[in-house]
Amino acid sequence: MSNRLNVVPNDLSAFWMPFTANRQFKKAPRMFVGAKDMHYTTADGRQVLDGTAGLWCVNAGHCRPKITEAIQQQAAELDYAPAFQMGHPTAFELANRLVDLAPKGLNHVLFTNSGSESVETALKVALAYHRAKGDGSRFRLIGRERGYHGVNFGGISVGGIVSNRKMFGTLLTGVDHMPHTHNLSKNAFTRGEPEHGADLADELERIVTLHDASTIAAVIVEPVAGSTGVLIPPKGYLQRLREITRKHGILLIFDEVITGFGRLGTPFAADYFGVIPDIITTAKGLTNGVIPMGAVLVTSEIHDAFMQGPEHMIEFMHGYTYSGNPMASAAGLATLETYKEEGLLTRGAEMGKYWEDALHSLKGVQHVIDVRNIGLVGAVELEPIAGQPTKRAFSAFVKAYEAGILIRTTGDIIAMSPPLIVEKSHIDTLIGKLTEILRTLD
Ligand code: PXG
Ligand code: PLP
Repeated sequence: MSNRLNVVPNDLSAFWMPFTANRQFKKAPRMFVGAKDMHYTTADGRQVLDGTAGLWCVNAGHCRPKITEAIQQQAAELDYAPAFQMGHPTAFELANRLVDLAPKGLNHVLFTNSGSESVETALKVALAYHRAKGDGSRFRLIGRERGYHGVNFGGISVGGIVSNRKMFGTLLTGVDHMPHTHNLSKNAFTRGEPEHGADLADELERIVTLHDASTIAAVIVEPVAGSTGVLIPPKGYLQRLREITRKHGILLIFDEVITGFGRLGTPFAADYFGVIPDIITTAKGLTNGVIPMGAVLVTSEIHDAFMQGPEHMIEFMHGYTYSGNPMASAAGLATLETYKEEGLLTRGAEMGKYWEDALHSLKGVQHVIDVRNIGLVGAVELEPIAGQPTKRAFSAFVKAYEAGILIRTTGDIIAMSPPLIVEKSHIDTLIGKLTEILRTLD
């Protein structure tokens, strides 16, 4: 095994890398060859502190023994079982454990292989649910500006990132968007939920008035928008969305691909905000990022609406070859056990204050125009270089990697979300190095 660690191919051209500046990367590759707990090992043998839990997914830290062993054992015991019309016990067990963990009422689980697939699945469940109830005129889906719901066609349609949409022609029709809630002029340097902006939820009422509630199937939002730079909902905003959707018979979908599994210091963001949606999409932290897997949690009301007609008939025409894949299910179960044994799903609440204080020490450092945080998530927004958006943050990212810390940048925003096993000393290192880097940036 270890002899693989130092073997780095010298031809990088074949792999067209995802969401990567390919030409820049291939000129100066940043290659990880190993990882343990809070650190990666680079191809040149350096340790890099993981400030982002991979891509927001390695919540229990890297190469955790229980998860590794569960995968090894499952691979040797039952490698694959057909997902359609056949079953295997591990997937059922994982679904039960997820329901135990989920907010009350979300009692059924559909498995997928990624966050993007969870989103497609959730949107299709929402549309089909209304039809199953004889309410097929509800065809519209409402998303939000600056929302990220993965990269498949449904997800980019309800998503609100122009650069992810504009190249791809006609997206889903019947989609509308609410405004985002990010407002630096009113909420800069807020700790936790901002004071201003709950009234933006009333924009949903405007959309309902425009189209009529009888045409709207679902509203999908990230409780905290992650990818577009950690946009934290204003106090009362999500509660208001819940009231409006409930009043109009519209399903509320929380996309918890990032916020699920302890990121905010509660199992789900729904718990943090005390707002229970009709559908929750998850992925990432479900298997600690180790094996691709997603899950969509739905209420009994939704599930039961499908359970009609002749019993030999398939109730929902949807699913993936790898839905509930044995190894992913085993990884999921071992991940949930690790979270439970180590109290990781609530650790963000214990560490949150230290994290918050450390982050907000960046106020006043050059270029920093906002710092915001919730649970174990934080963002530092930088003043863009005039005429060269994203350049300043990207150079912070490269310098951070060279200095031994992994951060994420989106636009001119630095986002951080360490594994939930993070200790105070790691936070000190991460923020200490970041401070030095920001001080040296052009
Ligand atoms: N919904 C949300 C809310 C997400 O954050 C997806 C769906 C799609 O998941 P998949 O597994 O298909 O990638 C995501 C994914 C980043 C970053 O750096 C964020 C994501 C993925 C990769 C990078 O912000 N979010
Ligand atoms: N494309 C082809 C030709 C297929 O046969 C299948 C599945 O059988 C798919 C796509 C979908 O693959 P998956 O179920 O892994 O999403």
